[in-house]
Amino acid sequence: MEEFMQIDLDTKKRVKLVANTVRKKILLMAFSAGQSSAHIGGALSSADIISTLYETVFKINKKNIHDEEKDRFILSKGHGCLTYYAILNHLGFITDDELLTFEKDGSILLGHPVKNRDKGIEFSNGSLGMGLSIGVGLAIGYKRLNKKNNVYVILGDGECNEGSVWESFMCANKFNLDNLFVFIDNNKFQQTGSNDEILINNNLNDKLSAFGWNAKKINGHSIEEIYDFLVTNKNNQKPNIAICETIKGKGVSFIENNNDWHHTVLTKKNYDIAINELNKNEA
Ligand SMILES: Cc1ncc(C[n+]2csc(CCOP(=O)(O)OP(=O)(O)O)c2C)c(N)n1
Repeated sequence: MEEFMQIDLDTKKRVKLVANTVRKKILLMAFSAGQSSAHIGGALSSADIISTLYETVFKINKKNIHDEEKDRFILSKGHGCLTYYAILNHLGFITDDELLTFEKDGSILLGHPVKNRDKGIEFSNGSLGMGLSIGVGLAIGYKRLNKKNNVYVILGDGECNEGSVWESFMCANKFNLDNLFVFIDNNKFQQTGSNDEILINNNLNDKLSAFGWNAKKINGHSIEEIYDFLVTNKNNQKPNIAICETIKGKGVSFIENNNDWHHTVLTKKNYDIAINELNKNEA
């Protein structure tokens, strides 16, 4: 029997505000990177997923970051690291000064995350297709040790073109990994075009159900639906996956669904327009 839990209104409001702050920080880092370019579209599309996760069930802070009993998070689509750095800045792991060093010489904040547990970054990533296998390995380990830790992973939909992702999809059910929660940021685009142009990978819900997962298609910008996915106990020992319908560039009108913003330079003029738009959500 499934046990449903609804998010309370105050938490929902708080998470929405945090997601807006995360989006503003993404833009600040992209702007500070100057001519280095930054992955903007795919960072904005995961902002609601990451904010809901970190503000509700995945509670980390400077005191518990080295605690072996705590849950683990893996950003498999490592190029979307601006979202990751933004939430870690919001939580006090990464300082405001460090945020402004993104992609600069000597910075700890590279274009893909490099493990730095003191800063809340527990896994290096960037070569697409690797993060879910790390997540499956961790989840198996926790089961074998009879530990209660959960493992959370965010995958890109383009990333799901990688064969290694499907090897992990195949074995998660065999090991009864109900401690594994995966989000696919299904924004329908990848680096050089739309999924339809490059490699169609539709019906992920049906495919993953057939692979033995608790698969659910959700709105990846709905705080309620993301929360519901995280807390609904299915009691069936299967791994959990949310196929999150998202918009690449979500939150900034001229970036939304425009794949020119996959990896590019953010000028001062565009930065100002975008921040202005996001500020209106807080008025
Ligand atoms: C193994 C590997 N091949 C290629 C790349 C280059 N690359 C960076 S982002 C990207 C597109 C990924 O698409 P998706 O996962 O849908 O990300 P999003 O559109 O959400 O940014 C590619 C191919 C990479 N990082 N790793």
